[in-house]
Amino acid sequence: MNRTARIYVAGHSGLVGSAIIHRLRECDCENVIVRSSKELDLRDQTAVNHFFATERPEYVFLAAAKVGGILANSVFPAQFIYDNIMIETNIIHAAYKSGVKKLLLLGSSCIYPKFALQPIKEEYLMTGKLESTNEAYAVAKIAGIELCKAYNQQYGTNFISVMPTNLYGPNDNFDLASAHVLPALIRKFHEAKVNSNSSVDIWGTGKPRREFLYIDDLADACLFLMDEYEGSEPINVGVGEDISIAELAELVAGIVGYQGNIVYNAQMPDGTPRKLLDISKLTALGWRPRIVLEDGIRKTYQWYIFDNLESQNL
Ligand code: GFB
Repeated sequence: MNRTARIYVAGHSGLVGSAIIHRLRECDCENVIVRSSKELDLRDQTAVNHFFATERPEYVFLAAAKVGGILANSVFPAQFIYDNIMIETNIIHAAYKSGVKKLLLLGSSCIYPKFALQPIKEEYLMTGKLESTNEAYAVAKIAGIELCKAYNQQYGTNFISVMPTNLYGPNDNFDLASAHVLPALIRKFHEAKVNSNSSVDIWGTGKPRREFLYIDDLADACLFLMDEYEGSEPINVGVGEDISIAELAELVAGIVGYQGNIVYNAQMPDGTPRKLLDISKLTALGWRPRIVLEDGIRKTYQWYIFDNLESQNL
């Protein structure tokens, strides 16, 4: 990817998009195009076509999506499937019509079957039943992969699909109703420490295992794959190891400095028991993650405290 090329980052203000913007700036990419959701509703095909026809980006990072944790996905499946399919369809079609050189679609590890063999290889896609709590989002992301594959086959486009594991880091969503587990635990333990609460409520049994990739590592992998990866099959991005939710809770409590009790609320869903990604396709290309989980949680917690203090003018 030519560093002077016109590069559009869809979803630039979100967790993934903002990290990609940061990485592009570090690589001296000076022609980066962004639009807020107020300036450009990506669910509106006419508006998206007009944007691509006038701005004519050469490279596209499709990081715009409606995302959320296990509760948000369970409660709002219609919004998750509609918004994500509309965003992907509009951008992928407009990218084809306007002659984009290369597009990178961001997906998620939830596209794989609930009981897939672990670690999960890309070829396990669509070989089994999906996890019910995020089926709508998963189908939307699988549709995105199939869109890229079909446009590549029929129109000769160069659209790649990248499937990251669970992500976390600065600029994450810390709203407890819609957040993913790691930012939720950081906020829960921080508030329990500050308020001297005797216990913290963790959803589910604590038995599920999750893999966590720090967002700056993902952004680095996206620029690497934009340069190095060609093909219509999805490619996994992860760290190659996972942790149980119970172990994660203990780790976050230790970093935050919370010494109270951890209580498990089995009324809340566990979701997929495990979704550790096989990243051998990616490592064979020469990429490795750099940030270990404990360091990444510390960086995220520091950001959260600063952002919290700043937003509350403390
Ligand atoms: O991160 P999370 O919401 O989503 O939940 P998934 C991961 C695990 O953490 C589940 C448990 O077993 C939750 O029950 N957990 C414990 C909590 N306490 C909490 C809490 O306070 N908040 C949250 N959110 N979880 C997502 C998909 O699945 O994975 C998304 O729903 C996306 O679509 C994402 O694919 C990568 O990891 O289960």
